[in-house]
Amino acid sequence: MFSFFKRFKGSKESDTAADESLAAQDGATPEAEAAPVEPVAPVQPVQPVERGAAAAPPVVATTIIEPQPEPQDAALDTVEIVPPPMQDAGAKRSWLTRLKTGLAKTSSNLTGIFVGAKIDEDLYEELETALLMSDAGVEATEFLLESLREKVRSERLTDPQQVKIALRTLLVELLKPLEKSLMLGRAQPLVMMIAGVNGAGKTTSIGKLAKHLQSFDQSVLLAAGDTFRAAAREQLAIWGQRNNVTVVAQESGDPAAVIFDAVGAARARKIDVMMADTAGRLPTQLHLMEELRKVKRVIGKAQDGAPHEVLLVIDANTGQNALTQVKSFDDALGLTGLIVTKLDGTAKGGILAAIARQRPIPVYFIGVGEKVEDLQPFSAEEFSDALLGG
Ligand SMILES: Nc1nc2c(ncn2[C@@H]2O[C@H](COP(=O)(O)OP(=O)(O)OP(=O)(O)O)[C@@H](O)[C@H]2O)c(=O)[nH]1
Ligand SMILES: [Mg+2]
Repeated sequence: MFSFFKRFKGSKESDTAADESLAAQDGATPEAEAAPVEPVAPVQPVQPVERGAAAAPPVVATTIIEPQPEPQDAALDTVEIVPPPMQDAGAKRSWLTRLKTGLAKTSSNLTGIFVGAKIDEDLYEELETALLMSDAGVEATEFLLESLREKVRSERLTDPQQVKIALRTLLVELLKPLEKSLMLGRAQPLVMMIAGVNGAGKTTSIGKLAKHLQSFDQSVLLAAGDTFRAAAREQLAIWGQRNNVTVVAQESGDPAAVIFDAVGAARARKIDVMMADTAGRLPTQLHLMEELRKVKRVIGKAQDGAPHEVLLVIDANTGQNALTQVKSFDDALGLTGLIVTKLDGTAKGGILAAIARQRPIPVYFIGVGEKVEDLQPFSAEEFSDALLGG
């Protein structure tokens, strides 16, 4: 099996402070107590320190805790989340069906154009309208149409069904760069920060991901960085309880401080993946965006090289606005990946083409519902088939 099961040896004296920090929050997160914790090695023997000749007994004892060397990341093996965590073929079929159902409107608009059609200007015009209506945006639409005209010419296509297949090929080529697997085991803990506008699906996606990661034998710790709403903490705590995962939370206060403590706790417990939830915010709320930047900086102070992933969760139903969100959050934070949710609703799907053309940030996962198995890795082929009725 995967060699990333390997645990670091070496003593953990420097970890006790982080564990104490976690213990101080236990009132807020009783489930943290219940979570399995690796036994912490005893601290080094107490060394009595003489307090000068004048000092009378009793001698005050001080515990000297030497900082331990950092674990060597190079010793870890990496592993990709491929093939998709879905093992059961039936469940996979049902997931694809949900994706197709979600994108049915766009798919019927696009595929309807090719039925009994002639390859002429009308066809291209209808395609242009359907692509624009699918949220693909002007740039991606023009790019696809120009490439299609070129392909029809160079390959001398005469059958509208061949043109449809050519469009599928172009769409797959456009979306392919967005396909990327989440690499695990690059660091311990691998720290992921999750951001997005209100209600995009951040907390739900974290809960689902926690479950998937566990199926890859990854230990997980969650940080409730949304310190503004009690309900937000509770929502994350419920996911934690359901998956037997520790949640680090505070009743109020600075999100950066909670997440800093959580990184410490994750290091102390030799957790594989730590995910930090954050409160929803609009990119136009400048002070809240600054707060996110601070969270990212502070994570870097808690662990060199962290956060390893900065993910933006976007609701596919927000149309072209989702592209604006991607650009703004990327400018502010430097995104490493996206999670696109709610493709089961009234989403039109073309937004991924717009992202691919204008801000190609990898789409790690797409969501087609509220259940754990509804979040799956993004595949350009599957998505193009769903859009073009393949
Ligand atoms: N249909 C559907 N619903 C989803 C999906 N992902 C999330 N949801 C729902 O969207 C709603 C909002 O999800 P949350 O996870 O609370 O969103 P959030 O981004 O954490 O929200 P805030 O913390 O308020 O900013 C919940 O009712 C979820 O169940 C999805 O892929 N499909
Ligand atoms: Mg939330």
